[in-house]
Amino acid sequence: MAYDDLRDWIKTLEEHGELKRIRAELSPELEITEITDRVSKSSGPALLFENVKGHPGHQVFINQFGSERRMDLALGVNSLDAISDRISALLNLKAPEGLLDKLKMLPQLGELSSAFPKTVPSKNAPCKEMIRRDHFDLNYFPILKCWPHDGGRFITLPCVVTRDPRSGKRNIGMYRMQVYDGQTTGMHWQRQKVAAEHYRNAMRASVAQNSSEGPLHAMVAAMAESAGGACAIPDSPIGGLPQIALGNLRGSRLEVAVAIGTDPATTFAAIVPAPPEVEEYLIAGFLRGSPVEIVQCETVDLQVPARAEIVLEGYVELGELRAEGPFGDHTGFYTLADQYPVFHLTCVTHRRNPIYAATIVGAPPMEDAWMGKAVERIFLPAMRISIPEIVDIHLPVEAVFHNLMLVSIRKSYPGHARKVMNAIWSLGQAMFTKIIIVVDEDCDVQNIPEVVLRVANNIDPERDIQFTLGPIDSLDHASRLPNYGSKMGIDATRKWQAEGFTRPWPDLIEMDRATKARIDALWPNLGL
Ligand SMILES: Cc1cc2nc3c(=O)[nH]c(=O)nc-3n(C[C@H](O)[C@H](O)[C@H](O)COP(=O)(O)O)c2cc1C
Ligand SMILES: [Mn+2]
Repeated sequence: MAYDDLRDWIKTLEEHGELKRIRAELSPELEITEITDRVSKSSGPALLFENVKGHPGHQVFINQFGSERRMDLALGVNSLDAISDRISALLNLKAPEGLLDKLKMLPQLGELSSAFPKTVPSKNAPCKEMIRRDHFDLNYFPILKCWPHDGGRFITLPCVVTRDPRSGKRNIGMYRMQVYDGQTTGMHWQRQKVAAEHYRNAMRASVAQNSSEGPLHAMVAAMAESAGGACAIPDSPIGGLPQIALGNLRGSRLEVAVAIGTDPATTFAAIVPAPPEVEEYLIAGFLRGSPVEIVQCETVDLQVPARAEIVLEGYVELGELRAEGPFGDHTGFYTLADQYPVFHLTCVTHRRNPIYAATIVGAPPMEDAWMGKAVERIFLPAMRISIPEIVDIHLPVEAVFHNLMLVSIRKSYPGHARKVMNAIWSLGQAMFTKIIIVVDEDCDVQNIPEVVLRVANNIDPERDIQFTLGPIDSLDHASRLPNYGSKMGIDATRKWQAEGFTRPWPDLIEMDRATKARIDALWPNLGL
């Protein structure tokens, strides 16, 4: 079942007793965070703040995904496994053999066709109820300052739309935006994310067009390759050179549109680590089981969800960077300031009385823990396409997403656990996984005590721990360099003779079934 838009979703949450309206006057600076943090930590409801200090008539909607039940509701399922099953069925499609097979495929083909977005005219797009080309000011919206040492106010739940200058494909990613002033924000797409690659592709295209100078060309290309979304590293080995080169790019732009407050499937699609070539509009349509309605922007050649509450249109100027942060992040620490592109607004459109949708991140568990859980469940079938021996995975919330992945596998050959680690480190955003623990299939990775027992008992640390180097999440504050550092894999599977283990391996202790059954029958009378 599909929600038309954010308002339809809010209505449903209210009907299910999953929404609380807060009428007390509260400041968008820190106070809304403190309340939301307490509510998140106690598995409380979604919140609609109706009386935001300094923003009469505006509402802040927060914690919409903050429980397993709401995440299920958001995606219209009873359990996230239902979505995994739908994806598995789709991925397992075999070429039909005969009419009956073809008929059986019809529902899945129907699912596929609902994935394609539907363009609507501006007059049918609620996000165009108010169109402000001039005299707009971001401070009109109740944007939150989340934590005491944050560098300012941040838009925390934006669906950022860009188009790849090479392929023409659109991407939606959720990248936070620091408000610098009424017309500009930061654009915190990390260098490994899809929009950062669009940005680099725009740079490459611009350099190819504008520069006939060999060395300059090479320099900018090297810079684009080496850096990325945030394209200059202060202590980069190419030192001051990029700054000279960047000057030549000024004037070239990558267009960007940002939708805030969309239907929940579309918001969720913006965080899904989909393959770069897959448009999130397709994912949202598939998840909703109904096409996303999109509309052409006013000042840029991009399309946005037509029923969004707020749309910001504009561009980033290639080569322009500015300090972004600090920001109290989902790691539980502040991420420090770093250089990121700047988003310039050219137009703001919004619904009448727009509802401002936001989230708060911080020490887990927060709302995003549940989004992460949904990603984990939904991506399992996709992971199994390339790594079919995976039985289950678990990313414990306390470890903050990709810092720790527990994986159970059907071990079939010597070194299999290490093969799986390497495969995970090469799989899209799973590249960020800092620690991977691999166990045998009979260990339930959702059961942390069981995993700890296996790891502590099954490893000879020097033999079973593997270190490797690779890309690291930009938010990691411990790696030796920003974005680059080490990872650890722990092979906690049973070791085989073929792996050089010649001692006998003991069985796990388990009671036999007959005894269990006898005691089960006696149990109610034992007074225990
Ligand atoms: C609340 C929230 C905030 C996020 N903020 C950022 C961010 O500021 N920068 C970033 O690169 N990724 C951020 N992410 C993660 C990305 O949304 C995620 O990696 C997504 O898959 C990126 O889309 P892409 O693969 O199309 O680039 C955030 C995720 C959530 C749930
Ligand atoms: Mn994407």
